[in-house]
Amino acid sequence: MAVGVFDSGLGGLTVLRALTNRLPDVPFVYLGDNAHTPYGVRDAEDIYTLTCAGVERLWDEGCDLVILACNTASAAALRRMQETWVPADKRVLGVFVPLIEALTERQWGDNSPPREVAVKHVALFATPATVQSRAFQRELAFRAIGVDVEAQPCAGVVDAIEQGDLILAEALVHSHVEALLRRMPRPEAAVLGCTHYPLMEEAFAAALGPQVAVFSQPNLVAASLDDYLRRHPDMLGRGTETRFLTTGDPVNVSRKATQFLRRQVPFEPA
Ligand code: DGN
Repeated sequence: MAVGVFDSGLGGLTVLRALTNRLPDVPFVYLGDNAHTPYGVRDAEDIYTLTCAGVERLWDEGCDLVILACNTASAAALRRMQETWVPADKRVLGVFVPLIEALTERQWGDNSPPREVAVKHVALFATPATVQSRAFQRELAFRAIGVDVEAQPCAGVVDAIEQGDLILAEALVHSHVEALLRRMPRPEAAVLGCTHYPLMEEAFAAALGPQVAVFSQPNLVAASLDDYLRRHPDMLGRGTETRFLTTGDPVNVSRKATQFLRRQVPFEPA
């Protein structure tokens, strides 16, 4: 049984890379919904419908455990899916919880009451849809974690990265960081709430300055999955290769993905 990894496009590959580094014996099936990317500018209902279709496709591949390696999909769809749609023998996990636990230094499965949080002012950088959803703030409130979040919708960054225009992406990162720092001059931590942004982590860190701790998702999600699989060995798959599926044109997506990750990523049609 492989673990499914779903993303609207290429961004989730940053998470998949960390997953395969941390868990080299676990087979994964990655599904990129490149035919409908970007999700960041779509409305919540549309994102929910597309995300459910992608997760069902991964269930068809035998992936009973699916990670939504996309903040936009996690923000718009995850809670609703978990509460109303996911059957008891399947699991769908998102990418917010590991971040929140890293910010608050709590572990998955740790039900202790919230401890004193080291950071009080958190800058969140994400797509316009994720920012608009306020899902990150909702998840913090749900856990009674009182931090002040200032969110910056980073229009254009995903598109620039997908087009391979890293100079434009870097310029946009700087202007989004400047805009946020005008509203929250001294955040102690910054959360990169989009799976594309780890590719721009250095630019975010440089623009924010050395006093701001930058939280990026891939390694945090990989550590959380490692922990989850230790506690749920029935969900653990072994023995097959990691595969890459796309709803888009496999030749075109493989070319872009290879440029994106700087290594060969052979996609098949979903
Ligand atoms: N990488 C996706 C995320 O984490 O939100 C956003 C990509 C998109 O579809 N805009």
